[in-house]
Amino acid sequence: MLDRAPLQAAQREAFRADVLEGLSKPAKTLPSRWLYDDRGSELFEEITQLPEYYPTRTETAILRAEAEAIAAFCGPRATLIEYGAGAGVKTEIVLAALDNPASYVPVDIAGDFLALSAERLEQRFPWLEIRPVVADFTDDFDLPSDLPRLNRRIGFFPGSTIGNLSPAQAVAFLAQVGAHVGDAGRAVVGVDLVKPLDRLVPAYDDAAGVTAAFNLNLLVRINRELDGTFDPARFAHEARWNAEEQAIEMHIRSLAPQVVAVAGREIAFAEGETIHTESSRKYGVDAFVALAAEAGWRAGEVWRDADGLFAVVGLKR
Ligand code: AVI
Repeated sequence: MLDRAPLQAAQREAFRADVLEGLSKPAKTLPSRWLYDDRGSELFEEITQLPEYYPTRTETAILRAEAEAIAAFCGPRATLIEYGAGAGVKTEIVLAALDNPASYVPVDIAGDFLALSAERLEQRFPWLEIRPVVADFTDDFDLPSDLPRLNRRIGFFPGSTIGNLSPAQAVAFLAQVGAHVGDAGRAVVGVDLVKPLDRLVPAYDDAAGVTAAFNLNLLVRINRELDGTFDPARFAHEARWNAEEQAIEMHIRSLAPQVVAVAGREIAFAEGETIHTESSRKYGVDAFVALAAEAGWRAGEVWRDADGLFAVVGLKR
C-alpha cells in the first residue's frame, strides 16, 4: 500500500499557503482546486445531476452520439490518457467505442479515488491495461516510462475543466498534453460554449442551492483544516458573468463587516466584499482552437449538440 501521508502533508501546507496568500490580497481569491475535498466532490457530483447544470448531460450525449466518429479519430490500439480520473460514464463510453485500445492511463491527484475508479473499470474492461498515475495534471509530470511508445496516445480531457484554467494555464496544460502524446498523438477536449446568460447563470446558481453549498463548503474546509472561524451563515454564494473574461465567476460574499481567524491570522471583511473562488471560462469553438494553436495543436474535428451548448473538440498536432 502506497504511503500517502507525505502527499497529504504537502497538500495541507499548499492549502494553508494558498489560503493565507489569497485572503491577504486586496481582491480576495482562492484557487478553485480547493473546492474538491470529499464533501466538495460529493456536492459536485450532485451539481452534475441538476436540471440547470447542462454541461455534463450534454457532453455525455455528444460522446454517446458521436462515439464511433470519436473512435475513428483516435484510431486503433490507442493509449487513452485521461486528465482527471474518469469516475464514470464518459470514460466508459469512449473506452467501449475505441477500436481495441492498448491502455488507459487515468491521472488524478486523489489517489484513493483513482484506485477505486481503476478497480471499477478493470471489472468492466478486464482485457484493458490500466495504469493509474497520481499527479496534479496542472503541474509538470511524467508518464510511466514503460508505457508503450508505438501506440498512438490520446489525451482525453472532458468536463469543460479546461474552462477552470486561466488562458495561460490552459496553454501550458495543452502543451504538456502535446508533450505526453507526441507528434502522432491527438487530444479530445470538452469545451463549454458561450451562450445567453439566462441559461448560463442558473447553471451556477441553482434553485436547490447545491452550487451554493459547494461554494460555501470551502469555508467549512478552511475551518476544519486550518483552524478557521468562518460562520458560513454570514456569507452568501454569488455567480456572476465577467464579460471581459468570458467567464462565470463564483464568489463568496460577506453579509456583514466581520473579522475571521485562519491559521492564527485575522482576516477582515467589509460588508459585501467577496472571495473569488472559481472562474468557469466559456469559449467559442474558434477561440478555443486559437488557444490550442498556441500550444502547438490544430483542429481535427468538432462534435456539438443540436442546441450548440457544448463542443467536444478533436485536436491534432
Ligand atoms: C469542474 N468544472 C468544469 C465545473 C464548471 O462548470 O466549471 C465546476 C463547477 N463549479 C460550479 N458548478 C460546477
